[in-house]
Amino acid sequence: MKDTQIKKLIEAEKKRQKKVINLIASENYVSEDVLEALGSELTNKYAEGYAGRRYYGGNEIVDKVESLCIERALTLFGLKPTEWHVNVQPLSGSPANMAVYVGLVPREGKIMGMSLDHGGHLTHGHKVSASGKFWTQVPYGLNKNTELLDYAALKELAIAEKPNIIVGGYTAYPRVVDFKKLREVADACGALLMVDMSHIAGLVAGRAYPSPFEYADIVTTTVHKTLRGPRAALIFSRIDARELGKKIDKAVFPGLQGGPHINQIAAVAVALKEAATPAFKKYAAQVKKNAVVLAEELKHKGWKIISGGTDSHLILVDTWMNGQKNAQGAGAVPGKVASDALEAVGIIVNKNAIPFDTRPPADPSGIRLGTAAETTRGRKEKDFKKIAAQIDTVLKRVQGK
Ligand code: DSN
Repeated sequence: MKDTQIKKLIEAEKKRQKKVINLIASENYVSEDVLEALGSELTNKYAEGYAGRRYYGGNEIVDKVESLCIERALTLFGLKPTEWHVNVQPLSGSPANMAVYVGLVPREGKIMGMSLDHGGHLTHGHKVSASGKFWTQVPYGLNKNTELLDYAALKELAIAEKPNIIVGGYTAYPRVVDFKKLREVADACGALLMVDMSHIAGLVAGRAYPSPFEYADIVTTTVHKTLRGPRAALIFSRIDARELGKKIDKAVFPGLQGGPHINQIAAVAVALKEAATPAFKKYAAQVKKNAVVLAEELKHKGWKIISGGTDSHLILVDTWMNGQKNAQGAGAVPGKVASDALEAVGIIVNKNAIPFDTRPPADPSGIRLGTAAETTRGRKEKDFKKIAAQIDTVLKRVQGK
C-alpha cells in the first residue's frame, strides 16, 4: 500500500487485535478469504437493482455473485427457495431492520420491541433511532425476578397494544428464546413476527441454538457477529400471498439504499460457505461451551450473572450489584470502571445496562461478555477459566475506586 499513513494504522490495528483478549459479544475475526473478497475489484461495480433487473450495464458477473450469496444463505439455514426469500443487500443491521419497517409497517404503526436497557436494540423502536421516531414503540422487558422473558406478560401487552410487528431477538439476552411462544404472542394480536437473530446467527447456523425460521415471518441478521462474516446484513422473509419479500426488496432499493456493495456481498457468500462446514458446527458448539464456563467461573467467584447463566455466546455481569458486596465479599464496581480497568490489562469488553438498571447508560451497572471472537482464535474451556480469573482479579483490584 502506497498510503503509508493508512497502512501504518491498519498494521497498528492488526497488532492491537492480536494483543488483546476480545470479549466484545458482537465482534469476531473473519478469514483471509473473507478479507480477500472484501478487498477485491468487485468494489468497483455499480449494480443498482437486483440480479437480472439492474440499472447499469456490465452486471453479468455480479449477478452471479449475488445469486450465489442468496443460494448459500438459504442453504445454510435449511430453507427452501420456494418458501423463503432473502435480500442480501443491506449494508448492515440497522438499515436491514429499517427496511423491514419501511416495507411492512404503516406510518403511525407500532413496533413492539424490547427496551434497550433490557437487552433490545436501538432499531427495535427506541426513541433516538428512526425506528422510534417514525413509528411508536411498544416496549417490553424481562421479568424482574427471573430476568427472563415472560411470554404471558408479552401476550397481555400485545393484545392491549395491537402492534403491527413484534421484534424478537436481542443484543444482551443470554438465554434461549422460545420462538414458538413469540409466534403465539404475534398470533394473539395479528402482528407480524420479526426475529433479529444478529447475535445468535452463527449459533443457529451451527445448530447450537434453536432456529427461529419455523415460527418467524421475517428474520433479519447481521453477518459479522457469531456468523463470522463481513459487516453486512440479510433479511429473510416468508414467501406467501402477503408478498413480504417484494415489499422488503423495494424498501431496501430504491427505498433506503442505492447500489449494493458487491464486494461485501461476495464476502458474505464466502462466510456463509464457511459456516456450512463441520468445522463451523464445532466452532459454534465451542463458543457456547466457553460461554458457559466463563459464566460459571465468574459466578463461583461471587459475581452476579444476569439470569444466572447463559445458553449462548453472551454473558451479562452485574458488577455493581446495587452498590452491595458480591457473594465473595468483593466490592461493587460500576460498569464503566469495570470496562476501563479490564481494557487497561488488555481485556476488551463493553459496559452494558442490566435489566432494571438504576445507573445511567454511560456508566451502567454491568458489562457484557462474549466468547465468539476468542473461540475463533482457538481458545477453549481451560483458557476461559483463566480469563475468568483475570477478570475477577481486575474487578477486585478496582472496587470502590
Ligand atoms: N452494536 C451491536 C452490539 O454490540 O450488540 C448491535 O448492533
